[in-house]
Amino acid sequence: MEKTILSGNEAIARGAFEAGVMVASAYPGTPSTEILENIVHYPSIDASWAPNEKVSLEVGIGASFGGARALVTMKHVGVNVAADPLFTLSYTGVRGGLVLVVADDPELHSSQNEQDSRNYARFAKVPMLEPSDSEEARAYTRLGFELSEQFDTPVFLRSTTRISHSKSIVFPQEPLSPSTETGLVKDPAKFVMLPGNARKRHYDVEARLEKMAEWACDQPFNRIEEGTSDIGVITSGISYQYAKEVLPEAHILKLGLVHPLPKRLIREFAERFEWLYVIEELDPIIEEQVRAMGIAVKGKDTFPICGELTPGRVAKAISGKEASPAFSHDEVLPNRPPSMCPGCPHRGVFFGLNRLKAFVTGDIGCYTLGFMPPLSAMDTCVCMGASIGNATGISKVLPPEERKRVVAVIGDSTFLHTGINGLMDMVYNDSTATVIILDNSTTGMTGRQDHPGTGYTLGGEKSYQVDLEGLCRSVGVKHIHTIDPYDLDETRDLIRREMERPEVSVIITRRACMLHKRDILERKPPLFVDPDKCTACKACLRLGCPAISWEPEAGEKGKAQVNRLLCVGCGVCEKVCKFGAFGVCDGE
Ligand SMILES: Cc1ncc(C[n+]2csc(CCOP(=O)(O)OP(=O)(O)O)c2C)c(N)n1
Repeated sequence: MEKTILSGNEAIARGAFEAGVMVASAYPGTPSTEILENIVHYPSIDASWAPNEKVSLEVGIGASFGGARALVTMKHVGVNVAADPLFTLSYTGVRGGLVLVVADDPELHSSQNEQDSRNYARFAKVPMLEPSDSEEARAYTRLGFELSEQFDTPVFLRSTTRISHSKSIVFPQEPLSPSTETGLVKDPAKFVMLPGNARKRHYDVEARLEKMAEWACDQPFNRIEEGTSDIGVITSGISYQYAKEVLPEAHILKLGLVHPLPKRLIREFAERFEWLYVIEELDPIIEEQVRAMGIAVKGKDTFPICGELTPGRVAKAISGKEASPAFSHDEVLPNRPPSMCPGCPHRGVFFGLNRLKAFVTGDIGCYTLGFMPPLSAMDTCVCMGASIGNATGISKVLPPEERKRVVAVIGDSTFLHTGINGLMDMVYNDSTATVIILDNSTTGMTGRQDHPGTGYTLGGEKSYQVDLEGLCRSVGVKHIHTIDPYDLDETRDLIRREMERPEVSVIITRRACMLHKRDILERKPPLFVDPDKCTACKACLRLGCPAISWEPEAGEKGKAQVNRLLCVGCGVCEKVCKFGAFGVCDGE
């Protein structure tokens, strides 16, 4: 077949298709999201968004137990959510092959922490493949299904942002046909993990890893690339590319399987060198295991443990000197902090929360930007779904007057991911905090994916739409209000009233994301500022809208200005201006 250029994520989707995968399930999360968005183009695969990563893994497990090959994908923190089924799946093993793709995010390009998923491979005793480019992403995904069935285990495929989002050459292969042997099989000793069965399976898990570690010493994915210097390097993943670039003469042991490690191969390789580096991003996973074998290496004493490696960082760590950049430029680039889009329906809510001096327990989504000045209206942000539990907890330790200030904010996708449990707890245990569900009808932050609250599937088909009001009512919330967040005054008044209420109440602010992919928006002409009416009070600037800027040279004290190309006509600024300085452009 023709070679092609694919991103790592596109290549993983291709590899899954080639492996005859029948079921793919995921919850979006950068940098893993595009895998499922690409898989949907292979009609032989039943691909779907799950409401969270635990459910997506459980769907994959079910498909595997039914005899099909299944792919499950998530970002690194998703594994925390899916960890419960994962650890027991390690014991049951599989029927159809199961590959769990986990995409790590060194440097936190779009994440709340930098955890290294290789720890999960060791912790859950699940083998892990780690590709170094798109072709390996394709080939290792395919291989992962073979290993999964050969060793009766789920298999991790670890990617990182650089692998997932960089493009390189891929050599697609003919796809296999999906299994024809799906169906129900009763095998409680394998699939029912009660103590009596699980105790025995634990022995199988340990034996499987030992067998794999020895077998992996002779496999082509763990290979030695001979060099000419007296330096040896053990590496894997994207770090392999940096090692090749910075130390082109070194001998390299490239590991494609990063758990379990091929100890015999490592020992044979290490014996040949006085000077041995382990170059790996984030945690010293390989390094510590190699040291435990009694082999001296240079690892995290030389290379940084935090952040991404780059060729420059690797070179500097080795030589102590700053490497010359691949390209340079003289211009000073303007600082562009992230901000909510013009017309974002979340803006007015945070404007109101700021004015009301609420203490806001936050969550993860576009709305996390509510913590940024000038809105400055978010005080905590821990993980998806945490806002509601955090509000309950903090309320418990506050005097009644202070308690009123506590408001939890959470997006619609995040509420259905893991927020609903917190709300259940809130009602059950008599909390008093106010919860705002910011319903923009999409999973905005990761690129506008559908979820059960949008009523559309991954494939774009209409489906059942969860009724958020009904859901809140069903867990016992008595006070539920729905409001349009563009209505600034009403939104603020409603929040103020509900904050006073000594009972749980939920406010659903409902308006579609400005970038919504289905055209459900009322787009309006842009606004302008009438310089004769602008008093330079700067109230509009407190909205933090990227379409509004300050023109210091205009008038005596300066004037506000609207960028017509950015403005989407939401009109929120018009409502903030007490002097009627904002008007709608004619003839648009
Ligand atoms: C466990 C976990 N899974 C996935 C993500 C990636 N992620 C961050 S926020 C978010 C959802 C955002 O959607 P929503 O709550 O509707 O808010 P919006 O961005 O639309 O305002 C996702 C999927 C994550 N941070 N953690």
